[in-house]
Amino acid sequence: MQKKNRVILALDVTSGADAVKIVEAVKDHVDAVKINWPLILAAGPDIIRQISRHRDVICDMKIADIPYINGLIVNQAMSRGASAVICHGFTGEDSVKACVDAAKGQAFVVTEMSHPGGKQFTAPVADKLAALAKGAGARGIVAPATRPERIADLRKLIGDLEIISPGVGAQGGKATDALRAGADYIIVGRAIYEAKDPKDAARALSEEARQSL
Ligand code: O7M
Repeated sequence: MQKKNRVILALDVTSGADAVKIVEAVKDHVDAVKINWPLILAAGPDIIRQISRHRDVICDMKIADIPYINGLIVNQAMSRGASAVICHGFTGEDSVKACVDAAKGQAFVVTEMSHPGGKQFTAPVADKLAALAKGAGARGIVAPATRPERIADLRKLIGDLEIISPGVGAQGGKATDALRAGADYIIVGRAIYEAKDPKDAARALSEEARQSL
């Protein structure tokens, strides 16, 4: 994925036609499109291929199973044109490694989650999850824009692995804070696809990102 706009669109809409329309409108202002279960279930897995014609697709199925099943899931996503996948780390090193291997290194591991409940179970083990991601050869981690100080902490642990950071906009996080704390990309959903003009919203975020660096 190019590192130009520093914005990843979280395309959590539930219509394939709307999804493609939004991607066509915003594609010059985002570096990748992250898709999650709502869109995959609504539109079917071929939506991965359709969107990949416009932008790199990160398949965010937050994979969390035994290694064998993780490998099968990642193979299904990659064979449809995904550029990267997202998995959980609490399943352990072998399960994460299965994702990393099947994705040829293009896997991101969730650490501390961005919502209030993320403090309950993920925050106390986030440092360990980040270290696990690094040890398993992942491309990067997912860390919360809602707690930029945690992005800074995790950055120190993972060196030059990438950080992609959700929680900007609807969840209250700020693009500038997340990027200055060490995120490589912000992940933004509702603040773009629910905006009156998604293209303008994406452009404004990518401009803010550029100015924050
Ligand atoms: O900008 P939003 O709040 O509309 O959407 C946020 C997106 O980021 C949505 O797709 C979530 O699944 C995702 N996300 C979080 O909001 N918090 C997390 O801790 C982790 C993710 C995520 O992307 O995990 C890979």
